[in-house]
Formats: sequence, C-alpha cells, structure tokens
Amino acid sequence: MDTELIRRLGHVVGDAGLVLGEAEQAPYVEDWLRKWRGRTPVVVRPRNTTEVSAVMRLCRQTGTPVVPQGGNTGMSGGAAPDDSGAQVILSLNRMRRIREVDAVNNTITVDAGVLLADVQRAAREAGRFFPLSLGAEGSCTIGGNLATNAGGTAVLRYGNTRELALGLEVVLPDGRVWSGLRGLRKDNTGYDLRGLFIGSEGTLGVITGAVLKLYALARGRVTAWVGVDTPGAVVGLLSHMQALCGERLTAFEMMSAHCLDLVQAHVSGAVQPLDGRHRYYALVELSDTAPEALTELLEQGLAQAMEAGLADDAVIAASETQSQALWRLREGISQAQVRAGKAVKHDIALPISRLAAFIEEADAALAEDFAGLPIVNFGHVGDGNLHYNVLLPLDVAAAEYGRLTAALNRRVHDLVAQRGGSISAEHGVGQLRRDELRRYKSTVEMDLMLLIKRALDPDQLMNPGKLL
Ligand code: FAD
Ligand code: 2HG
Ligand code: ZN
Repeated sequence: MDTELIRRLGHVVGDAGLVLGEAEQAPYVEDWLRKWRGRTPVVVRPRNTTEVSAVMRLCRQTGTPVVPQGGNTGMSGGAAPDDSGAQVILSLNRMRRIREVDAVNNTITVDAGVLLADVQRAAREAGRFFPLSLGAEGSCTIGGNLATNAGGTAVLRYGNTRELALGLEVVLPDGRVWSGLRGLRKDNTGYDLRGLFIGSEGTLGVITGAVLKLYALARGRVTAWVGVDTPGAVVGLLSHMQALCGERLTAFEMMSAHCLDLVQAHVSGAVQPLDGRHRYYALVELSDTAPEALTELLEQGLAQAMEAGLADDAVIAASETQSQALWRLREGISQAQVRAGKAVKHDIALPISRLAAFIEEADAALAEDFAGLPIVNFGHVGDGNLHYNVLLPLDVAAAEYGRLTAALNRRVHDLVAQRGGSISAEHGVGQLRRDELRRYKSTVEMDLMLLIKRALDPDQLMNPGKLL
C-alpha cells in the first residue's frame, strides 16, 4: 500500500492509532475461531466519529477497501480482511465512551466500540437493565452487535439487537455522518434507515454510536436445569412454561447430551447437574421485578411438565452461584467445540412449531448420509434458533473439511428451507454463508439488497467479499 496513505491516516488518528507490526496485528487479522486469517497494511483506530469520517474520506479518495471491526468475536468471518493485503481494518476499539444515560427516557447512548459488558454495567449503575446477553459479552462491542443484529440468550423476552436500538450514528462510505441518535419510540418520518444499517455487517457504513433501550432491573431470577427425552418434549416444555409464566420466562435454552459431554470433557469445573443421563437438557430461567413467587412458579411449572411427560427430572439452582454454574455449562459449548474438533456450524432458525420435526428429520438424514459424525445440537429454542453443528476431527485435512462442509450445508440448509426457516439466525452471513445466501434468497430479495449496496457504496469499498 501507498506509504503516503498510511502517513495521512496517522495524521488523522495519531501514531497510537495505527497498528503496523505483524505481531501487533495478529489479534486483528485472525478471528476468534481461528478460521479466517487475512492480511492488512494497517489497522486504523480512530478515537471519535470525526476521525472515522476523515479515515473514510481518505479511503474513498484512494479507492482503499475498509473492513470495520469491533471485538472480532463474530463467527462468520465478517471482520477478517482477505489475503490481498490491500484491505484496511478500521477498529472501533478506542471508541469506548458512554455518552449519556437517560434513566427517565430509559435509554443509554454509547460509542460503537463500547464492550457489551460495559453497556450492561453502565445500565446497572443507573438502576436499569440492558438485556442483550451472549457468551462473548466481555469482548464483543455494541457496534458489532448492531452490525450482526446479534441474538443471544434474552431474545425470548426482550428481542434481538435490532429491537433494542432506537437510534444510530453512522459514517457513510464517502465520509459523511448520518446523525440518527434519536431516543424516540415513535418516529414515522420516512424510510427506516436505522433498520437498514442494523444487520448490514459493515457493508454499508461504519456504525459509530447508538441509542439503546433500557428496562427495569429484575430483582431476582431462578434457574432450572431440566432433563428431557425428545425434541418434541423440549418444545412442549417451552410452550407450557410460556403459557404459565408469560414474560417472566426470560430464557429457554437447549443442549443435547453430547453437548454436555463436550463441556464436561473440555471446560474445567463443569459438573453434571442431574444424576441420570437424558437425551436433551433445557436451561429455563424466570426473572421479575417482583421476584417473591418465582421459585414457587417454576416448581409448579416443572411439576406439571413432569406429570404431562414433558420433563423427566429437574433441579432448581438454590443460589446465584449455582445459577451461574448452570449458565457456565451452556456458555461453555463454543469453547468446548473449539477444543474438541473442527465444527461445521449451522446457525438456523425455524418456526418453533416446526423445530422438533426438523431435529428428528435432520438427525435421521445425517445418520444415514454422514454416519459417525457427532452432531452438536444446542441453542436458543425459545427463539426457534438452533446451532445445529457437526464436529469433524481436529486433524481433518483442509480438502476433506471443505468437501464435508459443502455436503453438510446442503443437506441441513435444504431441510431448513423446506420448512420455511432461515440459514442465518444471529451470527450474520459474513464470508461463511455468502454463497449459501444466494441459493436460498429469492432473486427479488438479492436484487433489492444489491441495489441498496450500490446506492450507498458505489465504489464497493465497504467490507468487500462479505454478505453479498
Ligand atoms: P466483530 O466480530 O468485530 O464484527 C462482526 C461484523 O460486524 C463484521 O462484519 C464487521 O465488519 C461488522 N462490524 C463490527 N463493528 C462494526 C461497526 N462499528 N460498524 C459497522 N460494522 C461493524 N452471537 C450471537 O448472536 N449470539 C450468541 O449467543 C453468541 N455467542 C457467542 C459466544 C462466543 C463464545 C463467541 C466467541 C461469539 C458469540 N457470538 C454470538 C458471536 C459474536 O459475539 C457476535 O456476532 C457479536 O455481535 C460480534 O461483535 P464484535 O464486536 O465482536 O464484532
Ligand atoms: C451460542 O449460542 C453462540 O452459544 C455460539 O451463538 C454458537 O458456537 C456456536 O456455534
Ligand atoms: Zn447462539
């Protein structure tokens, strides 16, 4: 790359804002899964929106492609540069300002580089609750969450990131700033620009700030670990608990017995909560601002479920420490997979009413066509979102990994499409599912997305090779 451009970028962000050495760039050019590794001439780390705008203007003038990056925890290769060595990484990791907390309006305004855990903390300190919650919350950024429309474990009650954002600030590919930081719950003044940038995976602009919704702080939660025999019973248990508990049901997660085996084998301190072995486990959580009767309600719901044959055994956490231990089993699955093998990941969504039949059918199809390959089936059943992954051996050859990935994707995604589902529920399309997207989206949908892309990014400089 033009050393003159690097010098001019340095002029904008200061010397501390450039990462040039190979060793220093390592955490930026490779993703969390260590699946995608690229090259970049420079990582640029602006301190504020004005600097992002100046960086984007320079890149536009010189025809330099830009890869926006938050915490680099994405699972679809969206934040990794390609190996051309021509793509600049624009990291938001120096933009970590909590701009304002408005407790009366129930909103928080933040820089896009603020870590999700820090947004949650700032809300708590103001006596409010920011519900977005996921395993990577200590390292992912709110900008990355918005760009991928992240889901996580509280979608069932509060919705995904899209539903938690009221306003955005975005730097466009030409450097202009769209200041849409409105804390309004009603605003019908034209097209939904905010919605357009949410989930756009850095292909339309750089999100630099956001106004997010806050909620009342729950004053108690109760968590149960439930042994269940079939996917149908898991879904039946969900329906039963929803009908009984309404909005107090704040999480309903599922994992197969094989997932629990993996966590026990690869995550230290993981202890099996129930004596017997069950084919599936559900993690069920109730929370409320008035927590007094929660435990009773959960006990009642689980007793009824057992009578109805929807649950076989259950334990309710007796303390916050026990509750955290149950959550560690659930959150440990990603790390356990990394240690146990090379996962072929499927991040799918289905109407909840079709979830059980999908699992039975997909399990049978894979047993027939891919006998012996372990299925790592877990996810956010309350949202109809499964991580229906398949684990290949750690030492699988690259060519074999590629061949099996293509074949497994086809088998699983075709079944998902036949049942009216989505092949990308919460992790985004990135590089991982870019070609798959073309197979399952209609021509009209693809055309509309390409039209929007060309209108906003005519030079195709924003995150090339991702999503579209
Ligand atoms: P990055 O990985 O840096 O970037 C992701 C995408 O967003 C890229 O395309 C990038 O170009 C773009 N981007 C980043 N910042 C900006 C910006 N400011 N402006 C424009 N574009 C931008 N995801 C879930 O949805 N639910 C889960 O439960 C979940 N659990 C996880 C658990 C673990 C252990 C890990 C490692 C990941 C998990 N993820 C989960 C995936 C990941 O954490 C999310 O996708 C997260 O939203 C990514 O945020 P990030 O800041 O790391 O973004
Ligand atoms: C989760 O739900 C994450 O834990 C990660 O979305 C999923 O590792 C995965 O496939
Ligand atoms: Zn998930």
